[in-house]
Amino acid sequence: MTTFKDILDSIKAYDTIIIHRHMKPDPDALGSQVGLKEIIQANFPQKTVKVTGYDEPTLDWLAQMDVVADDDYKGALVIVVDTANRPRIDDSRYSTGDFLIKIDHHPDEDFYGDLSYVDTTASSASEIITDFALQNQLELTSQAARLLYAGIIGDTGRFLYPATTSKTLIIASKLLKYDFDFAALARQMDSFPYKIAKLLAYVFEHLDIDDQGAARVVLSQEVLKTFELTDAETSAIVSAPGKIETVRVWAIFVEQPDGHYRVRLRSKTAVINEVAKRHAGGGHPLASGANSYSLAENDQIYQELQDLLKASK
Ligand SMILES: [Mn+2]
Repeated sequence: MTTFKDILDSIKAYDTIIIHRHMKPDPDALGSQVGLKEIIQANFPQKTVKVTGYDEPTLDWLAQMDVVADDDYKGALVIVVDTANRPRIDDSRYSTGDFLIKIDHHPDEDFYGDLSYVDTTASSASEIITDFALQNQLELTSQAARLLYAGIIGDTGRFLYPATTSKTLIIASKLLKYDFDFAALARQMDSFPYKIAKLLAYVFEHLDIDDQGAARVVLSQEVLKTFELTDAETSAIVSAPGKIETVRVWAIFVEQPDGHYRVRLRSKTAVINEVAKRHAGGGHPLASGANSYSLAENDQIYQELQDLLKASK
């Protein structure tokens, strides 16, 4: 079992550390990635610490990536945060360093790394990184605290989801002692562009809800074009169907440019990640992602959600 001390020892042993996270980053991916960079940089100023991956335009206000050369990986420590499966790691050069560490909170279905620290009881990777810093008595900067707090409130829906624990709140309360405007951060994360408001109206208008509480909506490429949205921007509306009292599980099918569908699955209580696994996906019990390659498969996924509710009744 890898400990925080093992991770710290590895960090101490390397001059260059490159931190990766998953593709299509959310606040937890960016918060844990760049928060860890800030912590290492503050405590070991002589080390070179870089973060890499695609710069997600909707989150560039939170954090930005560095330019990392292929040569930087020579003799480097690579740390991957918030990423359960190797194919989802942003920037495939993660395997070209000298030593690899995985730090994650998703179910550990793809064992990778020379060291692996996976805690599925943690709300977020940002909670783990904060815990790592506090337990090792590392200095936290206000900027690190802001990033890690953003990650925690991102993955817990501001402490709404069941992944929130007593420990999550203790760790969040420690982050709040640092000097950053948490109310402005929460407000920014809870607001959206006007075009998203229009998309919300579309989703509520077109949601198909059965009498068990299984709901679905399809966002075609045409709809995305009409609202001038990218796939990443649609993440802002994923939780919306759950606001409806009668909805218990829901699927949002987002058509991709290649014609296949990225499926966002959510549930209030029924466990849905087995459905995701059967359709080229996976994730958490109540929040998963899958992929569908036809309209028939879309129907099949919806049918499986309906069957799940019938079985759990
Ligand atoms: Mn996460």
